[in-house]
Amino acid sequence: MGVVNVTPDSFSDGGQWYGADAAIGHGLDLVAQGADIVDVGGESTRPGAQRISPEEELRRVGPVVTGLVQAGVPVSIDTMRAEVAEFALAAGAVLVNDVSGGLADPRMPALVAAAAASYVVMHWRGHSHDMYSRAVYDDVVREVRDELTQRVETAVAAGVDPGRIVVDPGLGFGKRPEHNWPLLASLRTIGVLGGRTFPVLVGASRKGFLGALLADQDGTPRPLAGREGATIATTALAAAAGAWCVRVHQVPANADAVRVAAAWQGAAAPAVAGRP
Ligand code: PMM
Repeated sequence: MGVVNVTPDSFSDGGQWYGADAAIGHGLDLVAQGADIVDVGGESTRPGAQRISPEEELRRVGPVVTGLVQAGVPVSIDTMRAEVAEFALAAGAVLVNDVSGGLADPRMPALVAAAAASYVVMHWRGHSHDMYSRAVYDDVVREVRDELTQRVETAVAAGVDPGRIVVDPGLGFGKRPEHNWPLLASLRTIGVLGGRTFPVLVGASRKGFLGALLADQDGTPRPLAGREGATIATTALAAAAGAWCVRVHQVPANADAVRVAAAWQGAAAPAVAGRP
């Protein structure tokens, strides 16, 4: 999944694709580079971000979604608002990527159900302006799985086909670096919820926990431009751990990493019953 942030202030690429023509061109480039789907978002969720109006969000993403769909691109709409998702689905988007998992706008699951669209349900505890106040966990993996289970049950109760649900641990959303690593280490099982196994989406690209990992000796986080290598390594490991999708800003090397993981796993000897 390649990212097109149509925002002036996203933490990783804010302002770069703010105009509709630039954003559409970038989406087409991502597909040419190997993205299977393009995720279009108009509202920044970087830590501390304030919300924009629904009208402004629609103004930003509307022409981009329409332009990419018309060009034949499979489009995902990254929004927490039902009215924005409704526009995008009517325009031909195939997937709703709701970072709030249905919490921000309770109308979202029913809308997704009515459109028979695919639905990314991400783990989230609240809006970005104060998300770190909620980054309190006793057992982050158990709590994220429990809360995702609740979100999935709500979506299914609203009529969403469980076969169209994708879950996402929500790296960096109300999570500090020490919370993100155990979630990545549990990718193989994070999608096993309430007796069902859901595909898993991972959004690690350029995030702060990678910058913190690669901090210099005085503790200054590695700047965004220096996080691609760590992003690609995370992609390879996530793909090897069975992730369905990785959401990334730069496609070529991440697409290569997914291919490496697939070849590696495809060549693995089948397990012999009774042996490790
Ligand atoms: N991260 C961001 C935005 N949307 N969607 C999903 N499903 N998962 C994520 O981890 C996620 C997301 C924030 O990153 P950006 O501002 O660089 O796009």
